[in-house]
Amino acid sequence: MAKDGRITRDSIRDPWGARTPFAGEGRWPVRVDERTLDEPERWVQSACVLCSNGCALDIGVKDGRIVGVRGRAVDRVNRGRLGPKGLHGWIANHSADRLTTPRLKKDGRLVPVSWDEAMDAIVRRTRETLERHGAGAIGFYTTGQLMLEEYYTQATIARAGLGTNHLDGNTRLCTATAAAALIESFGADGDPGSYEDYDVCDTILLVGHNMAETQTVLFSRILDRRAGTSPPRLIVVDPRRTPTAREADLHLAPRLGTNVALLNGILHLIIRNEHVATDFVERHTTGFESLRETVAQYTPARVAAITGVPAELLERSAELIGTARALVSSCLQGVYQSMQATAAAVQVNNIHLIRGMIGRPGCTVFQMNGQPTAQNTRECGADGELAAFLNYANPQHLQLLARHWNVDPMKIAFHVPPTHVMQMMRYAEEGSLRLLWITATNPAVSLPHLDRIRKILKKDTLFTIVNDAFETETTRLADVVLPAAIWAEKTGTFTNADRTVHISHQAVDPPGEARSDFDIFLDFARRMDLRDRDGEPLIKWSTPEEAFERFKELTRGRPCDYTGLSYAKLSEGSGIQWPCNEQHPDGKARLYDDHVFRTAAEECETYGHDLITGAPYEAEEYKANDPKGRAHLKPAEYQPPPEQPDAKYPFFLTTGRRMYHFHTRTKTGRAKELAEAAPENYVELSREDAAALGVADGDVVKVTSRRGSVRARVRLADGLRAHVFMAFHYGYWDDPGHARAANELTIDGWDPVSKQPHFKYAAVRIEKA
Ligand SMILES: Nc1nc2c(c(=O)[nH]1)N[C@H]1C(S)=C(S)[C@@H](COP(=O)(O)OP(=O)(O)OC[C@H]3O[C@@H](n4cnc5c(=O)[nH]c(N)nc54)[C@H](O)[C@@H]3O)O[C@H]1N2
Ligand SMILES: Nc1nc2c(c(=O)[nH]1)N[C@H]1C(S)=C(S)[C@@H](COP(=O)(O)OP(=O)(O)OC[C@H]3O[C@@H](n4cnc5c(=O)[nH]c(N)nc54)[C@H](O)[C@@H]3O)O[C@H]1N2
Ligand code: SF4
Ligand SMILES: [Mo]
Repeated sequence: MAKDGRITRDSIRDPWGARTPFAGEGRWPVRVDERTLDEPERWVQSACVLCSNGCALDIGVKDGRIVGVRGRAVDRVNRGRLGPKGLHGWIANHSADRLTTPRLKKDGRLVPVSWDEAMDAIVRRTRETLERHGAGAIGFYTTGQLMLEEYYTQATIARAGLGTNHLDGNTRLCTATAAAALIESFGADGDPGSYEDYDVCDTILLVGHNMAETQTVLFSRILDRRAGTSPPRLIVVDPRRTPTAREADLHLAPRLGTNVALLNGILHLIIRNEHVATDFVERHTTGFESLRETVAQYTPARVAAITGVPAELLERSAELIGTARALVSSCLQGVYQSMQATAAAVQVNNIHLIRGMIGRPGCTVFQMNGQPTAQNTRECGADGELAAFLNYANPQHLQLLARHWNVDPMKIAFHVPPTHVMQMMRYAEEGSLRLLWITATNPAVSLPHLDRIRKILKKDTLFTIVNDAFETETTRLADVVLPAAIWAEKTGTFTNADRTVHISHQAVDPPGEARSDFDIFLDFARRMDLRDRDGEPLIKWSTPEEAFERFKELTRGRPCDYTGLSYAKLSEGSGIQWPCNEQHPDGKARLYDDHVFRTAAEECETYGHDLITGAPYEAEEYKANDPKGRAHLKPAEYQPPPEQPDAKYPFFLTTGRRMYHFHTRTKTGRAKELAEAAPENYVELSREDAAALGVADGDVVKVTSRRGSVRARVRLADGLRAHVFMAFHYGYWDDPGHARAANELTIDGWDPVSKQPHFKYAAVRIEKA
């Protein structure tokens, strides 16, 4: 470290930092975490992009390079704190192996070419594909890691420019269920609560959410509350004994894939114990009777038989939840990527609704986000949703969107939801999808059943374009690779899980010829000569700020109302929550504080789905029983996971994250401190199972499913018998030839409503290698 660098704490050894005990809304004390390698010449305002928490930070710059980061004390999200990834991940920006020139496949090899040559090749191929096969042969697979302005531009090009419905994000793997569950219950996407709800609640319920490792700074907030004068009680539902579970007062460890049974059991007990807010239920919800009937069958004994959670533990949890004065719950991937994802997430909404715990301080459910900008993918309509949370099945909404873009409504009317990524893969497999543009995601590691995905991406009939900052497992399979400028090298905005919008200013120049995705899309639109219905250029903006202004107009009066925000306002202060408009010039902390939900037929984002089959309800059906602002209580019967351990594959594998790495490690694997903290993958195995297999901690085992096999070292854990865990972070870019990615093993299935893949359970066999 240069002599003028500063590091305020060792976040590798102590990820959450020293306790700053507190209680009370907005009273979380400031603690500024900083790590610099040298004294910066200037600080540039930004926020962290290594998870959805959205911690505000300033980027320290010297001689045109990033020299460090410092948390922003003024920001309500983190009050100066940063976690291990936030403090160390930025170093990857200056990694010597950044992509710096476009590459084009010639004679089977990717070779460096000029931007003109690469873009010409893309435009030529796009035109040919349009002429021969139509817009339905073109797909875009984007991410939850670009900026709002980039998604909005991308969605405009794909939908209004080319006229394809095949536009999805890796948000499908991440928060599609968060969106779906919010829409099913409350009528529209957008988390109702605010992080300040953690400051005043008295009970916290985390379902399938390992917050201690995946949102370390938010977990510090909970730890600080628990160290203060009125500590909230903590209930954690996770099959594994995670660091989060170890902190809990009650840890419920259900078998994989049984969330709905467990949650129905809790709902059953809340009703049986007469802890229902009957007045709230009568005035602000619909569907209570059918919920009551459904959950009546989920007695503690039956739930124990299905989930393995002792009846007594379920009863104690239901008692805590039923007597809570102020409850904050969250769901994350242990719900969204597991069996009956949307159905389970909706049952957590139901807990809040029947207890009347929403829309007031300390009372909310977080259908949590994962990626830093997933909320924007959704708001901008770059995944399964339409921009500004408009309803694809509502002709008036389509009119509004068509007017906004000044295109023929027929161009954007598909009468079916936007194509989800696993369906796009299917189309590519069958040969009807012929051009796929992948931005800021690494599907050759992150999609399920990798052997199949690789075969699809390699197909001769599929032309793939990949924008990335590094060579990845996916760029290696591409026809064109475009070098992308990343965070800190471009300006834009993004929104975290509690609707806080941050601006991130460009701090340094991108390396070599790398360009922002924003500039790449603009260039593509210009070269394609995309026009609106009056023959004017479709894309009427040339800077991120202009794109932001344009998007803002579309959000007027919508749930995600950005009209009161501007680059100037975001730069003068710090993060601001949407909706932000004339009525709420400083943003609005809590949605639904009037208990009027976005469910009215003319307003809602979809007409809802059958939670079991995923069949969408028709407009006419919905209008006939217009809930007019009441929240929906939707029950669901438990269904067992379709793949379960058996004699041949006797173990149940789940996959997920570890503290020090982000996804496929393209950034964190290049940050020395993080890479050294977690250099390799392991399989977490219970002591009893390890003993039965005759393997010890550190032994290498082969893990095999019906779809593939990998090798990894054993790590002993206090988990459930016959349950094993692997992180999905470890692909092959830094370790070619070694079969190790967890997704070699995972299944192809997805949730019928949200279409989110089931990464969280697969039957496997384990042998000593
Ligand atoms: N360190 C780190 N932090 C991250 C990320 C990262 O890559 N690394 N990524 C970010 C992103 S994009 C996301 S989406 C979030 C994800 O954040 P989390 O959802 O917290 O992380 P996961 O490890 O995927 O899954 C959470 C837990 O689900 C449990 N689980 C598995 N199956 C079931 C089940 O059937 N029921 C229940 N109740 N639980 C189950 C697992 O044991 C696991 O501990 O993290 C964000 N933060
Ligand atoms: N088995 C299993 N699989 C999973 C999960 C799981 O829990 N288990 N979780 C799923 C979830 S929740 C998620 S979010 C996904 C994540 O999966 P991916 O999206 O595939 O993971 P990342 O490594 O974040 O990939 C992002 C890529 O974008 C690049 N990049 C970063 N910034 C920019 C930019 O500004 N522009 C461009 N063009 N490129 C950029 C990075 O270098 C990186 O290669 O994985 C999913 N897959
Ligand atoms: S909690 Fe998330 S947003 Fe905050 S510093 Fe850590 S990785 Fe970044
Ligand atoms: Mo995610």
